[in-house]
Formats: sequence, structure tokens, C-alpha cells
Amino acid sequence: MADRPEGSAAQGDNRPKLSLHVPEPKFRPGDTVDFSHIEVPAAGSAPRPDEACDPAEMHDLAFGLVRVLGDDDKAHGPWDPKLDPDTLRKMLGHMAMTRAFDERMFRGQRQGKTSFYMKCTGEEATSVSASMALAGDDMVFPSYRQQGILIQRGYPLIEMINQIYSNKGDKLKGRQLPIMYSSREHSFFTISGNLATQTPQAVGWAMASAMKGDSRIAATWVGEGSTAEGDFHSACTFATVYNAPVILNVINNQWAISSFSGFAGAERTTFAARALGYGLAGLRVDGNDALACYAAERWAANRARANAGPTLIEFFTYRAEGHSTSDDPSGYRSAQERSEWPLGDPVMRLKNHLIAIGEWDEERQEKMDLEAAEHVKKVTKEAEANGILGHGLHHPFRTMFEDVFEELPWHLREQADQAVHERETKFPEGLPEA
Ligand SMILES: Cc1ncc(C[n+]2csc(CCOP(=O)(O)OP(=O)(O)O)c2C)c(N)n1
Ligand SMILES: [Mg+2]
Repeated sequence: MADRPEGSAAQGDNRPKLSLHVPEPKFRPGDTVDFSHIEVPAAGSAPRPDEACDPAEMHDLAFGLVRVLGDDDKAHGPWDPKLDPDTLRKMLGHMAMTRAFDERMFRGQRQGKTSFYMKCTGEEATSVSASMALAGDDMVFPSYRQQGILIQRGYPLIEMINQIYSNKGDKLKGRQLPIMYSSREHSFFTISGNLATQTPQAVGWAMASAMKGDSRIAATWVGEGSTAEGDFHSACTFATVYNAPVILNVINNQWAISSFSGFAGAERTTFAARALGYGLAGLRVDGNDALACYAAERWAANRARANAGPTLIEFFTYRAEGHSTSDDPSGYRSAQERSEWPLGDPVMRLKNHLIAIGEWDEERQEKMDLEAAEHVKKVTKEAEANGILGHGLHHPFRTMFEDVFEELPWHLREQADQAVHERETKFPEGLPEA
């Protein structure tokens, strides 16, 4: 046998046994939830550095929490974006519409009208308010939980519902999983189910925009769990190396399906702190504070637009509902988490702020919620006329081979013919859409 190097374990030393740390969430179903370990700094206490500052000056902001709305429901400190009441009401309206849309679509899935849906309850500010801080033609590369962006950008709800129902009105012709929208006209990049792929794409797009001397910036949204993907880290490297005009929004909603944020590194440091190692500007923001979300995104947008550099923003929030309609969170987390979450609910907080400044009241809120629910219901009915799951009103089977090549190549034509032939053999009575 070959000699072992001096001091190796085989020589029988008394070095301690190594052990592996496997993260475990603090609370499981049935546990009493205590979030007192989460530090919540006072609203208005975080400084607001110059938009062109050196990322090294932002160290503390990556570990703190930018907050504007205080316990008194008033706006505080240097991050107050000082939006006029009409803009605040518009923000609240988009958030209410997003919530109404989520409720209706979730119910639609339970009624068998679609196979799948994902809500963003509790996270509305991270898409609606952030999107309002961008220009309408800035290119966004979202994940699957930013329906608030499309609603804020005025994308027709009927197009969203047609896509969710994969019906004959679906512009994507049923080729995408429900909720994976795409709209070139609304500068909304096609959603991909492969986690984090949108992050290098956003950086690449931003680099191209800079190379062309364009003025549009890019912004991407990615879940905290997805930051564990290699793509996210390549995106950070490219963003910093080329000073790409891009904003990397990390939505830390504490959960990645049934895995808690600890599996993506949250036990060790913050997600905003990732920025430090790359030399990116890093901000950690109360994601349930609509004004803080707006202010941080606008800060980063101004920075990018002035060629001062990319920003990584962590929005600290909570996924109030299940991951998707295929999930049951009662199997892995305590039901108390939602009510105990120390940062409250973003819609309630913005509503209470508008009431506190004398620009809103409960009656108007009730009316707005009712109108949003009725509008979504009406549009849902319109979309249902184009078909729902299993009703056969979808794009012809054969079209799945189209639109990739300008001319269908011979081998795809052959496969299409074969697929249609097999379908006719399997269903000799015929399917109207085949
Ligand atoms: C590359 C890849 N791995 C795994 C999955 C399965 N998957 C879909 S969503 C998800 C959780 C993502 O969590 P997070 O990034 O925190 O986003 P959130 O759902 O909380 O918004 C997983 C593991 C996937 N779609 N793609
Ligand atoms: Mg998550």
C-alpha cells in the first residue's frame, strides 16, 4: 500500500469528525410562529445615497431594510418618493386589480377551466410599484409571479385570461404553460419556466441597449430560491463587468415551493449582500411597503439610465399563499406565518397610508375592490367564449410545428404529417380541431 501523507486520518489521529449542516426552517405545520428574530428598522431610518455612488459606500444598505411607511401609516425619511395622491391611488388600484385577478383565476383553476395558476398575494408591491418606477418601454424580464407588471402596463386582461385558458384567443397558441405570458408591445419578455434564465437574458439585453446607444434599461425579477442557480451568478458577473444598465430584483418571499430561503443561503447573509462581492450596488427593501419599493426601483433606474451601474435589490416579503394551484403549503409550513409576518400586507399598508393623509376612505376602497372583482368577472366571461380547458376551442393541433422556421423544413413537415395521422388513427371519429 502506498504511503499516506504525514498527518493523514489513516494514521489514526484524533481530529474531530466533520458534520454537514442541512438547513431547517424555524416553523413547521402546527408550530407557534415567532418572527421576533427579524429585525425591522424604523421607517425613514435608512440613508439614501447618491444614485451615482460607489457600491462600496452601500454596505450597510445591503444588510438593513429601506422602509418609508411607518406604523403611523405616514411616509418617512429620505426614501419617501413624494408621489401625488392620484399616483398613489393608481398604484393602489393596480394592486387591487392584481389581487382580484388572482382570486378569480385561482377559482377558475379549481373549477377546471385551466390546469394551472400562480398567485402573487402579499407581493403585489414588488411588481406594481417597481414597474411604476420604470419607463413603460424599459424591457422587463420577469419570473412567473409578476402579473402586476402587465396589469400596471395596461396589458388587456382578456389576453392574460386567453393565455391562461390556452384557448383559441391565446396569442401564444397554447404553447406556453398557463401564466407564462409574453408581450413585445408591452416590453414584457416571454416568461420561462426554467428558473433564473431571465437574469442573464436581461443583462444581455441591457448590454445590447448600451452598445446600440439606446436609452432603455432592463429589469429582471427572480425568486430568492432561484438565486441559487448558476445563471443568476453569471448575470451578476456580466452586469458588473460591462456596467450594464440593468436592475436585478430578487423577490425574497421566504419560500421556494416547499424549500425555505435557507437553502438559497438566507441563514448566512442577506440576498442584497450578494451584490457586495460582485461590486454591484445593493439595496435591501421592505417589499410590503409600496412606497419603498417604488423609491428603490426608481433609484436603481436613475442609476442605470445615467450609466452609473447596475443594482441588485432584495425585496423582503412573504408568499402569503401556496406556490401554485398544484401546491398545499399546509404540508410544510405553519399556517400562522402569514398572520405573524412582521411587515404586514402591502395593499392594506398603502390603503391605510392614503387614509392617513386624508386622500381615501373605507367606502371608496370597498367600491374599488368590488369594481375590480366585477371587471375581472366580466372579462373572464368574454374569454370563456374563446374556450376553456378541455372544451376543444384551442389552436389547431398542427400549428404546434409552425412559427419557428419561416418555411417548415421537410423533416418537421414529415413529423407534423405523422402526428396528425397518428391522432386520426387514435381518434377515428375525429376531433374538430385536429
Ligand atoms: C431550473 C429549474 N429548477 C427547478 C424548477 C422547479 N421549480 C419551479 S418554481 C420553483 C421554486 C422557485 O422559488 P423562488 O425562486 O423562491 O420563487 P418563488 O416561487 O418563491 O416566487 C422550483 C424549484 C424549475 N422550474 N426550473
Ligand atoms: Mg421564493
